[in-house]
Amino acid sequence: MSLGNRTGISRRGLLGATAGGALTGAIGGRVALTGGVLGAATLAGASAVSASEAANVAPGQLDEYYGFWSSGQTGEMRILGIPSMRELMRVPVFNICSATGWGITNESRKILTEGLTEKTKKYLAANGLEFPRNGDLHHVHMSFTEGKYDGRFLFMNDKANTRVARVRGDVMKCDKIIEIPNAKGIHGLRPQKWPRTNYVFANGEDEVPMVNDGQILDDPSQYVNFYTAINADDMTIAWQVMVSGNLDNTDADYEGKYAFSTSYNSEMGMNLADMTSAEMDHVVVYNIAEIEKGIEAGDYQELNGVKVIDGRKGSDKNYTRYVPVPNNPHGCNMAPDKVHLCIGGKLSPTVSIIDVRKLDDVFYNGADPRSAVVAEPELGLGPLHTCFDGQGNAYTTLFLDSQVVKWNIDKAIAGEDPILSKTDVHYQPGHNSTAEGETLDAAAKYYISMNKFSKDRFLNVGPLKPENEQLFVIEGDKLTLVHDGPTFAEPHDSILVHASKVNPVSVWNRQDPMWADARKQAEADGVDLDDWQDTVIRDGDKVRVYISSQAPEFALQSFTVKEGDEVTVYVTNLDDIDDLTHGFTMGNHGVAMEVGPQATSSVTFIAGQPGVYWYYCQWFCHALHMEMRGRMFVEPKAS
Ligand code: K7E
Ligand code: CUA
Ligand code: CA
Repeated sequence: MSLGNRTGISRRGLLGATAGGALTGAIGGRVALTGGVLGAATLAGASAVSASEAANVAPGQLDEYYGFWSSGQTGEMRILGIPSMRELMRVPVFNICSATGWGITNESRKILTEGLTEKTKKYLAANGLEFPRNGDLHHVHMSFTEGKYDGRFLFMNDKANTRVARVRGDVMKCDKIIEIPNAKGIHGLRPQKWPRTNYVFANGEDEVPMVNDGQILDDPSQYVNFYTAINADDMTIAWQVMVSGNLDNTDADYEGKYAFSTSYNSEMGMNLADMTSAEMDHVVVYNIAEIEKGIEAGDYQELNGVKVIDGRKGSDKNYTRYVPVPNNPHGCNMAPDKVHLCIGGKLSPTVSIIDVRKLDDVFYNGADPRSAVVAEPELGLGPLHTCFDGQGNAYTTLFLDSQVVKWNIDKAIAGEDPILSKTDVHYQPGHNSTAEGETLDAAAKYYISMNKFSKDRFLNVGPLKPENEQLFVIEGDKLTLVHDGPTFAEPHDSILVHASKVNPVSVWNRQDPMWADARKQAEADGVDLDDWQDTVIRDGDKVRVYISSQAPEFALQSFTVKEGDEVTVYVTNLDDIDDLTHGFTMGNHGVAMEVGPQATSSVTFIAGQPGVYWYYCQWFCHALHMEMRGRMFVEPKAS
């Protein structure tokens, strides 16, 4: 989210094309005041107590919902318990993790490298890098079956390096990362909801020259943007659509017919002034069946190995339509009523409601695309994202007003005042979420406000402050604040999934594909990975060390290598008990990894200067955990 506290931008935007909107915003402000007073009364009253009781999860009790959290520029996915807001786990994805060895183990390095484009691999190799060191993970979404979460996978984007990743729901580990060719800056990401998640849709936010080879800079007419459909089951690229304007957020309908993207830069501007110059931008509507037919019929060009359909404005095909909406829209959220798509106005104080049933006429009967917009209620300043409660109500974050507005979709369409309540949040909310609010199981229970600024809410920790995430309990039109939770950089988005739909295992399956390569190598070396192993195999200047572990011991007390040898250590955890994780850290070699119960992990490194190096178990596993260690002896290179 780029619209910061820099009031200069927002004021200019508001005083410019949307001056009328700013006025309306002032009226919205009055409504807000009332909401604030009501809110205070609620807090003082008895129902606040019941709300916090409703959200209280006593020590030892389990949460009702899982929260899957993005972590922005930290690059990981986080798992929270809702309503306790306890952080349960961090799942490394686009980052490097010292605790789990993500980015250090051979298994994770393969996942981090195999999906990169040749161009990127070349760049990285020339700079002594194996994979991008950072990530910017904005959006986490679960796979769907018939409009509901199915627990199979979670998908997420990396805006910084144009990647999309998948996390397995059974073990909560990332198993695939792919870089998206052609596009730049994957931002919005959503799974197909119906009939199931066959595709994951991903928006390229940044425009690039159609052939981006260092020849074109200042000719925006040659810049394009790409919408990508990824095959969710094998994480390959199904197709791309070349579009006009840029792409910000995306969502899909509940029929499997259409997908949508907001575009704040229909101007194809290359700077802020140009990107905000037009009165209207647009929502791109993708016609999935027509695109599939077009691909089938060969109506595409192949660009860097991807089939690319031309869906730019002015195309006479039925691949896309462009629905005008006010300047610089942001959020793109499909309501669980299966009918209404809500577009956050950002610079406009409105949310544009698109009735997806009207899109057939837009595609096939020449109806004006704007006719699909059935209402545009004015809700307050800086509307960004909208979530739903399954009862016809929507909750929209108001970034500039630091509020959430609860409103009714049908009332807005009927031309009545749709605003049911406004509640202060602290401060400047971006995304929000309700319990399964982007699914057919949406519930009016909990409301998460993901606030970009915490300011004075916590003890001061220096110039860099945490963000603040707030949990509200929804009771009728009242939202009662029950929890403030500081978070480190910088979750954008979250989903709440009922605990009954998430069923990860506690112990790995020995046959898991995660260490298939290790298993293959062990077989070639005549080692049984499932048995007690203390085998050292020398293969030229490569040494393979197989060590099994069982609390509180490594099978191998010591092994000897030569300075400069390429050493691969395979550690198998033969304990099959819940929560008995071992680790392997090799002193002074930058090597550390987690080895879960019944898992095998491997790591490769170059043996350092001659001497004795201790390796140790780095996950506390036993009363004698400290003693769980052994020595690597590095002999001088024979001269
Ligand atoms: Cu609004 Cu990247 Cu979803 Cu952040 S985006 S807020
Ligand atoms: Cu094994 Cu600590
Ligand atoms: Ca614009």
